[in-house]
Amino acid sequence: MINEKLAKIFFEIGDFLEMEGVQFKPSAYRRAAMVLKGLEKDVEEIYKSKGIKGLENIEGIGESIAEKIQEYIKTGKIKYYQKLKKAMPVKVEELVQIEGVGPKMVKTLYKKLGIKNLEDLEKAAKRHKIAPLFGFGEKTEKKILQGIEFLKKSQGRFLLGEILPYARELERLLSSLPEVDKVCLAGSIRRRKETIGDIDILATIKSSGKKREDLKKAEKIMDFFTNLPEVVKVWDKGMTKSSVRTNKGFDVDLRLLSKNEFGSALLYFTGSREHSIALRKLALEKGFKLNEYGLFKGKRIVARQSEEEIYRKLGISFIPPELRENQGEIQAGINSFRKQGNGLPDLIELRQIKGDLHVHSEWWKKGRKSIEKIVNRAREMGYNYLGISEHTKFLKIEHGLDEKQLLRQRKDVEKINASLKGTGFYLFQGAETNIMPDGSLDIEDRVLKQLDYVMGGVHSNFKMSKEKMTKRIIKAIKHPYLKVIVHPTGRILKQRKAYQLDFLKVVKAAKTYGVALEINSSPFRLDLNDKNARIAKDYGVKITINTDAHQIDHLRYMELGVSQARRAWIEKKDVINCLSRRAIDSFFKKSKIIS
Ligand code: DGT
Ligand code: CA
Ligand code: CA
Repeated sequence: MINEKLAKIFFEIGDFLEMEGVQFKPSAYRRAAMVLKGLEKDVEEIYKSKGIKGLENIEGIGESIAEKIQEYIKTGKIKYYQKLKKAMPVKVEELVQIEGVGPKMVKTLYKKLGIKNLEDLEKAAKRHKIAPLFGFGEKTEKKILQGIEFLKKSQGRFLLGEILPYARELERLLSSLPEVDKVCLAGSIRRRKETIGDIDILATIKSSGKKREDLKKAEKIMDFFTNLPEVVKVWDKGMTKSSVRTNKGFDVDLRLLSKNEFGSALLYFTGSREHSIALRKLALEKGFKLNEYGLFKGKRIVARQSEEEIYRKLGISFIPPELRENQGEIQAGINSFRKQGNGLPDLIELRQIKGDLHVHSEWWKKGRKSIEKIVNRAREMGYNYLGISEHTKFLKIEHGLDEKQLLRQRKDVEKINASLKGTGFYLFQGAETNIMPDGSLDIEDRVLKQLDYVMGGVHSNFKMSKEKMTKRIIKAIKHPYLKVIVHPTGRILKQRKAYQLDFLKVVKAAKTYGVALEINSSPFRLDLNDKNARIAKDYGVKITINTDAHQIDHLRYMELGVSQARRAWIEKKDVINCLSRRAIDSFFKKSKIIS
């Protein structure tokens, strides 16, 4: 897949052009980069089957960018990009990751201080060379140093959403080998953590029962693995374990096992470490010994072929991998096994989601057709409904709609629903309004009242005090028509911390006023995160899991949100977009008693 590589180049071109003060073009390149990142198909395949016209037909990719993609596919480079890079030899993509540092600032930093990369920047900030340049005094410097600190902490970890498709591809490739029997992801990726350190894969050999033949097979599998085209370094190659670095920057560990020990190895290598330690302790208390080779009583093997069996012998119901963080799941598993109260949750599943309520279209530019396209995809995905929810007027860069436009869109939504009659599918019209610094929404009530539902999110002034931000959001929660707070903490993974917030207060207000909190499934957000979502659930707050799709292919991110919901012990009954269309409509319509 060259999509990622091209996206990176286009982001950089956007930054270079912005440095030079070029108008409009930077956003065209960034948009193309976003589109490529979100694309399910490989652009190289699109180009091979449909030529340059096929590229131009992709939403958000115009003629000149299509030509550059073609150039890259044909020659492996883009001259225009190389020229820009030569003129400004800085690691712009590295520097702009820091919050508060933009391309223009990068240019000044380079011209005045010769800063080319993060290391230079950190040094300069520590020596107080930056403050005099921008006239903001020490505040800017402090912020830059904090930003660098934050980045360092998250470096070396990769987003679940970026790594999962690749891990599955590897799983598929390995499964297709004739020497391989079973393949299973383990480690944090099996537990679906929001970020992943490395990919762990376990596989079993199709054994013939003869040791020499099995060794040959193991060798073949490991040869295949360490010679994959994307492998750039082999850390370690053996018959039972190999470890490689891929050109995407992350490592993959592959472990080969015999069928007999598969369960105990899977349990061990799925972790988390904390879960394993607690299990081992419990095993000891019951007179067993548990390790990666099996569950033992003295020297006798009690269980090892499957995780289920090991849990059962320990008197625990099977614990889904997403829960294995030693956060009460072992006791819950014991309770379930004994059929007592406070057992394991009946975790939500992707197929239980009946519709996506946070979806953006290009209605502002392309009208009804752009919504119809999304509706078609949603129907293919098996949804019963969809909520279109555009940005609103304060958010100009996202083409936020004003009152008039929302009412015009309403007419289009009605038309689409008329054409959907008898299909069992329904289109809701919502909106993703902006929660202004004072807690008001940026659309008049008389219009909000006419929408099917109103959502609100913070898109500006992130730097308020904890007290003010909490007040701001609670005011929105009390708004008579608002029903959902989207991406409630505002964090961007590896980029921006959550804003300061008294989350518990927000949760309590949401409960009081019947407002749902979102688990935003965008791979860059996953907000609420697992911990906060569990708190919300524990307080009886309703959850909605949505993709925040800005292009059709993003609808597939739903599974990422669902996996975080599972990590938060969330069940179908907690989630409003598992409700039937009628039931969710009454959730939307329920009026608040405002005190
Ligand atoms: P990551 O890769 O940092 O996102 O997190 P994990 O959980 O995948 O950790 P990793 O890759 O270091 O190890 C994979 C699993 O192997 C881990 O979840 C549990 C198990 N494991 C590794 N080292 C230890 C250990 O020292 N003690 C125990 N109990 N388990 C371990
Ligand atoms: Ca791992
Ligand atoms: Ca590992």
